[in-house]
Amino acid sequence: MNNDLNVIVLNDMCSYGKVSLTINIPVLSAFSIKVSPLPTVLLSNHTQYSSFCAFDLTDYLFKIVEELKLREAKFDAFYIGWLGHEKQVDLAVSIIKDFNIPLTMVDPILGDNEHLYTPITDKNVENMIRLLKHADIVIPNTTEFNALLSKPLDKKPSLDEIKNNIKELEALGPKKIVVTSIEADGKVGSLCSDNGKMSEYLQPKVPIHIPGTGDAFGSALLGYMLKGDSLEEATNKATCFMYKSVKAAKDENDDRIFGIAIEKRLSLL
Ligand code: PXL
Repeated sequence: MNNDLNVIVLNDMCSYGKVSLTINIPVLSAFSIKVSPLPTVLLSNHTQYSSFCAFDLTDYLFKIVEELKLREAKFDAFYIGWLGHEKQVDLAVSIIKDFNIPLTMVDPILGDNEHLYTPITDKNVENMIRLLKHADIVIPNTTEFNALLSKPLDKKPSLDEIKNNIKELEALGPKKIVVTSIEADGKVGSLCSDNGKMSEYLQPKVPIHIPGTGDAFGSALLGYMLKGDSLEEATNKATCFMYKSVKAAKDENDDRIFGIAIEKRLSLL
């Protein structure tokens, strides 16, 4: 087992509010995995606050990646989340090829709770779809699942609807799919499809919304997989981690707008 793992993460960086890179880095670090962050967009705060400012870093990223090539940097996996300019799709595809990365996971960060995030447009959805051709694993929540398949966003898909449509998502590229935020029998969890073999992992519903949970789930999922778990085992463990983390956030009355204070929850991994 390689115990000196390095993951390159292409995701946004928010100064205030816990999402994206400020979640990816502590969670992957808790697995003793090194992180090479490539910030796509620099934001004052996440987009669920009433306002934010954002600065696209595309031009810098191309230069940074050229230097990483000179370093002959080695990566065991690629985690892709929030993308800015459409050129970042081309950059991501070239990184997979140029660094010969064996495992690419895409968290298609587009929306949640039956809405796209404020700055997300149809163009961003198209960009994600273009990227999916190059991904091994995709981990949409139910809103993103609908968006990627051009289905109406205003209705959360049932577990059966997701199962019936999973092949459509597979046709976009990745053969390993984990759909998060599924609900069935009053419980919440994840549906895992590994080359069409489906399994679901449900936990009691904790009735609060808190940003950053998708980022924590994805980071934990990749951490468990890189440490040797199958997609199914990793999905089960990451789903349990999120249930315990969100329950603790509710019990301890954490700030629900700021996002999941994941540093306090790493011992639950
Ligand atoms: O957690 C998803 C996410 C990522 N990045 C930004 C966000 C959000 C959710 O609100 O605003 C900038």
